[in-house]
Amino acid sequence: MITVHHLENSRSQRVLWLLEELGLPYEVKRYARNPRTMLAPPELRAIHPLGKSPVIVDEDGQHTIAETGAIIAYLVDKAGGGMGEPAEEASMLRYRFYLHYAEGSLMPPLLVKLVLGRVPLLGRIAQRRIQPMIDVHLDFVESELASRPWFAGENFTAADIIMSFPLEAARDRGGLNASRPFTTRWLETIHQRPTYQAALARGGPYRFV
Ligand SMILES: N[C@@H](CCC(=O)N[C@@H](CS)C(=O)NCC(=O)O)C(=O)O
Repeated sequence: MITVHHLENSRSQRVLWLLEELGLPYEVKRYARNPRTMLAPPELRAIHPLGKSPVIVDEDGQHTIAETGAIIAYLVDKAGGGMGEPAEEASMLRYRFYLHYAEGSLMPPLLVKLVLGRVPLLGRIAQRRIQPMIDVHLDFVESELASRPWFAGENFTAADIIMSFPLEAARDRGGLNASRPFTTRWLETIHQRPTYQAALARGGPYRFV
């Protein structure tokens, strides 16, 4: 049985959603954030030295896997490739791109903006320097979703799942709003999927919907 070590209100929500999409059985161990620092509790360090979420444990403890992209690759393989790389080459290349882009390029400026927002006085001013960097990404994403229904191409894949959290976070604090209609509609569409809703029920608090 797969165990997901799931931090409330976090990126980890995507792993639950993918598991629902793949129909793989799993159990969830929930962790609450420290209400003052918003950090994960120390218990997560006992699961993986980085102490972050998501982390999954599978095959009776043989595999402990951290990092969303690596977890997605593992689960897609385990499910026989469903939701994974499309056969058509251009879609396959886009799929791989988004699997890296979501955490490697899109999340960092959003995280910087969040952290600066907690720095008194100068933090707010510095935040304004970050917004144009975020806007470059949001314009790119909008143009991509204006060209095709899903991130990889014509079909919904795990590329859409990994892109969900940065775009939900962008709507929360990165200036994403109805002025980017294709991205907004994509968010509305994914939130209506029954598997997305089922994952919310399993994961508990998630303030980004
Ligand atoms: N790139 C990593 C990021 C992991 C990460 O930073 N997770 C956050 C959840 S949003 C976390 O555990 N934060 C709590 C902490 O840093 O203590 C991934 O996608 O798995």
